[in-house]
Amino acid sequence: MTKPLPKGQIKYDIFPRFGLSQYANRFPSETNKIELQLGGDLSEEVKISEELKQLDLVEQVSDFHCVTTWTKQDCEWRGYKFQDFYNQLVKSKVEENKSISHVVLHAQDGYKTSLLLNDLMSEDVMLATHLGGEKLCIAHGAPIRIVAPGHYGYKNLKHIKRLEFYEAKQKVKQGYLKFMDHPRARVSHEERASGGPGWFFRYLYRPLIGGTAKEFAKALEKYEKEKAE
Ligand SMILES: Nc1nc2c(c(=O)[nH]1)N[C@H]1C(S)=C(S)[C@@H](COP(=O)(O)O)O[C@H]1N2
Ligand SMILES: [Mo]
Repeated sequence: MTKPLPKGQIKYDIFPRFGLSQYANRFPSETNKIELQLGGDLSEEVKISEELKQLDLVEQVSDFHCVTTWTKQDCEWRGYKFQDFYNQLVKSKVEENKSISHVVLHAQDGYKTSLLLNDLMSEDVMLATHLGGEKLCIAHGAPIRIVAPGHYGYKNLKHIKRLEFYEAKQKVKQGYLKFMDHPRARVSHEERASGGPGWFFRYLYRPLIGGTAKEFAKALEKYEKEKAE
C-alpha cells in the first residue's frame, strides 16, 4: 500500500536524475564492476567487491524524497542491507577500542555526504544495485548506491566509491552552501537544512525542481550520445 506523503512533499510521477547543478555533467567511470574502498578508523584500508556476494540479497519497496519537495513513491530496490554489510564486512576491521559513530561517503562523480552510523543501521537502509528489476542505470547510481528512505535524497549517495568510518564527527564540505546540509536530514522531522525551519526551505527549493531535472536529463543525454560515437 502506498504511504501518505510526508510534510511538504509532492508526488512526482517520474523519477528524475537529480542533484546539485555542479554534478549534472559528472559521471561515474565504472558502472559495472562494484568495488568499494573502506577507510577511516579501520586497522587497514580495505577493498571490497566479491565479498558483497556473501550477503543476503534483499528487496524493498520504499519512497524516495528529495529535499526540494518531489517524492517518487514505491521504488522497487534490490541489493544488500547496510546492517548486514557493516556487521559482516566492516565491524571486524574497526581499530581496537574505537566505537564508530560517523560515516563519510564518497562517490565516483566527486559527490560526498555524511551520515550517522546509527541512521545507516536502520532496517530500511540499503546498498542498492537494482531498481525496478533492472541493474541500476547511470541516472540512478550505477553500479551501487545508498538508499535511505528516512533521509532526504541528498544523503542517498549514488555511484559509491568509498566509505569512511570514524569515531568522531567529521567536517564534510559537500560543495554547496553550509546551511543546505543537515547532519541527519530526516524526512519525518523535516530536517531539510540547518539554517532555519524545514517548511521555509520548501518554498525556497520547490521552484528549482523543473530546471534542475531538465539540466540533469540533458547532461546525461549528451554524455550517452558522446559515448556512443
Ligand atoms: N553521487 C551522487 N549522489 C547523489 C547526488 C549526486 O549528484 N551525485 N545527488 C543527490 C540528490 S540531491 C538527490 S535528490 C538524489 C537523486 O537521486 P536520483 O538521481 O536517482 O533521482 O541523489 C543524491 N545522491
Ligand atoms: Mo535532492
